[in-house]
Amino acid sequence: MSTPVVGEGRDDVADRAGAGFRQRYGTEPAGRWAAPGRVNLIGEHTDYNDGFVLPFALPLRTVVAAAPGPDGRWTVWSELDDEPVEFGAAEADEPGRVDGWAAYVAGVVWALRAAGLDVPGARLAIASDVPVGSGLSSSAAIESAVLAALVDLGGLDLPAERRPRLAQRAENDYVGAPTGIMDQSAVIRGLQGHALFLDCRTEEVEQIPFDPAAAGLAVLVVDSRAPHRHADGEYAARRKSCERAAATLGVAALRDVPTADLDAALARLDDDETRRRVRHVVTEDQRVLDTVALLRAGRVREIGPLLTASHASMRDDFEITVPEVDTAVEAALAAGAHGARMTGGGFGGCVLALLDADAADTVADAVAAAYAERGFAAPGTLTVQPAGGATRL
Ligand code: GAF
Repeated sequence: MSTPVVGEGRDDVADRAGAGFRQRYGTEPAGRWAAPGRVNLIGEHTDYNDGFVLPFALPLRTVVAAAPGPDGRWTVWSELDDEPVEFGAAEADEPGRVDGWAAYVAGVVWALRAAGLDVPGARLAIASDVPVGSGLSSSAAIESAVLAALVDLGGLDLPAERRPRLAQRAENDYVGAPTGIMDQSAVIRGLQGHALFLDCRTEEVEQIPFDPAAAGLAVLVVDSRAPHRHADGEYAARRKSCERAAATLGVAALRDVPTADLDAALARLDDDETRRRVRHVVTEDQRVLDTVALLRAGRVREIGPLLTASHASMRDDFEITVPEVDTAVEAALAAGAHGARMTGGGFGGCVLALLDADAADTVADAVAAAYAERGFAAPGTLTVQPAGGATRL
């Protein structure tokens, strides 16, 4: 098997958005705005615990072609669904009135209006190379591209550092998914050749150089193709359990439990499940800090064991993995990967593996063989490099 490198043919998606716009609205768009998907190198389920994450933007993008629209209304067409969706301020102002994929667009209009900004009516056409349902943040990509388009079309004053929180509000309060700040931050603030070290409490960021190719390495992303099983309910349950534990421990968030105090904190919790949830979050925060320290020192290969330890913690303590992702991690490690872990919210989605650049095909083949042996649907595989964040094209 030959493992494709993401980023080839990247103009196609921008062309598709432009062509879709012309075909649907019979005129030229005023511009095109792109936002990428993301993977998270390490730091899972730490964002809503006020902790640390280290994601990077992918060279897979969602592109929105847009122009001001008549009557202060919004019309959105997506290549995923031939029927355009139209809504006005009344629908945008009432979370839930617009549903399906268009809710991510209406949610952005809602969040901008809720922030007191005068959002211009617009026509939009959306094309995307970010697969939906693979855990690569297709929702943050659409939110962030639409946000960039509406901000520019309206000449709105919204600096880049305020945008992730606003896009997150669209998802939390309009769409109704209780997610953290990681995905929108990665998608908006990502920088080519870097991973984004984000303190989710202060929203301070540090761009950490991460160029696996320069170190003779590659990051292989494996789409587990596992159907998301109860992902929304389980995500919300994990979040609640962390919040309850923080309240019991008398801290604002689990980020406030220092690694050195972990055993004492665990001793104060009276059920084993909560203890394991807390242990995951506290140790995962520490693994992010350790990964950042290694990357700052240029010791890229040495982050492998931290990635693998993160996976074990998600599997055994946070219990968010499924057989397909565990199989992909085990097969990648057995075929020589330096480290591997599930990335994203869990219950399916993607696995990333750090490996020698010339081992990508061997590892991809090994994962595919392990899948075939267990009767799983064939996985998708891609090698990726950190790309830039949301931008006008
Ligand atoms: C999903 C969420 F959207 C993020 O906020 C984050 O919590 C992640 O799951 C788990 O790390 O992607």
